[in-house]
Amino acid sequence: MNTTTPARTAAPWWAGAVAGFLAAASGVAVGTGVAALLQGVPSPIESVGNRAIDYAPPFLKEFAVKQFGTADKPILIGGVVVTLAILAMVAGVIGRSKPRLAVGAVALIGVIAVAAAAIDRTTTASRALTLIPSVLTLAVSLAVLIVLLGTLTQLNRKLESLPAGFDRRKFLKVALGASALVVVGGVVGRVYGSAAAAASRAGIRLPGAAIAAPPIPAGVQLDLKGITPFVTPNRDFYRVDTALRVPDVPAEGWNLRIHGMVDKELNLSYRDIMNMPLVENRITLTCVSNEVGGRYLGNAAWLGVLTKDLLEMAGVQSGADAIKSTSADRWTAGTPLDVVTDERNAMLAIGMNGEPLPLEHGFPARLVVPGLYGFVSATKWLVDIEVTRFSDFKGYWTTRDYTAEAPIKFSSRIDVPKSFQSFPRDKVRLGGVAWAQTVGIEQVEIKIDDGPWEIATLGAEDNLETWRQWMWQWDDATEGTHKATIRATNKNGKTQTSERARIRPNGTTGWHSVQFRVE
Ligand SMILES: Nc1nc2c(c(=O)[nH]1)N[C@H]1C(S)=C(S)[C@@H](COP(=O)(O)O)O[C@H]1N2
Ligand SMILES: [Mo]
Repeated sequence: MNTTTPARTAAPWWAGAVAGFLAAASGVAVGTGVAALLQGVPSPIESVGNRAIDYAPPFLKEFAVKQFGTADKPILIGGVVVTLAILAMVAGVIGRSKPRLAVGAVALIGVIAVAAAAIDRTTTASRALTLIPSVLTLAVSLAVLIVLLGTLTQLNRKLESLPAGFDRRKFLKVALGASALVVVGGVVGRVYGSAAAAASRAGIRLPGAAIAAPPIPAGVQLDLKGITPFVTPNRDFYRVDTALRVPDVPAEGWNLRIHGMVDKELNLSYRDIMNMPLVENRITLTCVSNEVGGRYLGNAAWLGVLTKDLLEMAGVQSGADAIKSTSADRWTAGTPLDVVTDERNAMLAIGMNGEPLPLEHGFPARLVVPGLYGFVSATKWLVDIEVTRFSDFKGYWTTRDYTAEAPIKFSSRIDVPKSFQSFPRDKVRLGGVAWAQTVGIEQVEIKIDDGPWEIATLGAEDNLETWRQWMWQWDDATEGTHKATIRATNKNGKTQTSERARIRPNGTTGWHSVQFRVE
């Protein structure tokens, strides 16, 4: 026996947990930092999250969008991180007595991350480049784990733990080193993540529209506190997409390819688009996931080029009936060819409310198609348009139980009152918005409790592709709790059905109602 080494005690469980945690954290931090330095490469956590999004059953996604709205992505990332941290800590605790088991478990998690990166289709980089972060994560995690476990128990070369215990001093040293890796990786990841597109956007001055939108008519905005503004400011515009990290697509180097059943394939740069005569149109965009009364719609002025002009430049061949549009993160939508070539203002947009598209709304370019839900038309971070046939492909959501074609179901919403708002008896004024893009809103009616339908006052009409405000005053209001119900009629003479339809496969129907009080 060697009596000169200080006696070692067995490592406490928390030291095992710290070892497992630091192994995973340093690996992930290094992978994330390196991913941020590589253009268009997702971090290991994002790749795992992207897989989770792709494999999740549609009902779960619907639930997530409904419950968490735009916060669904941070929540998913948080879920992946917490799960990983727990697994790694458990592995570390077990690793005190069974180091091989712990190393095997961490290796397995690392391999899952590598596999997720290998099949991550959201990347714009090469396959080999995409694998670098997760392979580094795997290597760093294993190395840190093995060294730390070695300080907890003595390990022989076969990773078998020998009875002698905890080397506190060495543990602290290695733990500090691993923590430094976590900090450096984290800082690099933060500083360099999606920096290229932001810098590119900041340098852009959009030209004015050659064909400007007509001025907004007076009277589109009704004078009622709490009513949704007629034009939605960019920062309030709803966001729905599958991107965990906003794709980092600088305008320089961006290329839009238009190909397929065309006479002449086009490759257009951002500059090419800016040099075309641009048009501006106000269009209200709507998401299929909008619940009755929901907030997943917004109205903006979009600046860009009409798709019918782009497709005319390319020359569409006979037999085609669809365009398949693809984003930088490999999301796809299928849109009927006649819709993007008819008289409506379907456009390739580069500007939104006087600014270059915000990063979350598709910078540098996206599609906006009046009258269709976003999932079959509004491709953000657009890079490719293929003229094709519906029989030859399916868009992202169409492979997930949604229909291939999805015109917007016209609808209406009560903005005022909010649920259980109360009014003084002489000031019961209700208001909101109604939309029937490309057709137009003819009439909005309000019903109090089981009373008769009363006709609301409509705000001025901007164009048939935007929503319209409405307002109604209840003159002989009675005290108590009441329910207001709304229904709209479009310019084809159709009135909204009271029948409830769910989101899947092609959007909700039903009347919105709100409870309120009169005092
Ligand atoms: N690349 C990409 N584009 C996309 C999506 C997406 O997931 N990825 N979602 C679509 C859906 S479902 C809608 S409703 C609109 C929403 O656009 P917004 O986020 O700018 O409001 O974008 C569409 N474009
Ligand atoms: Mo959507």
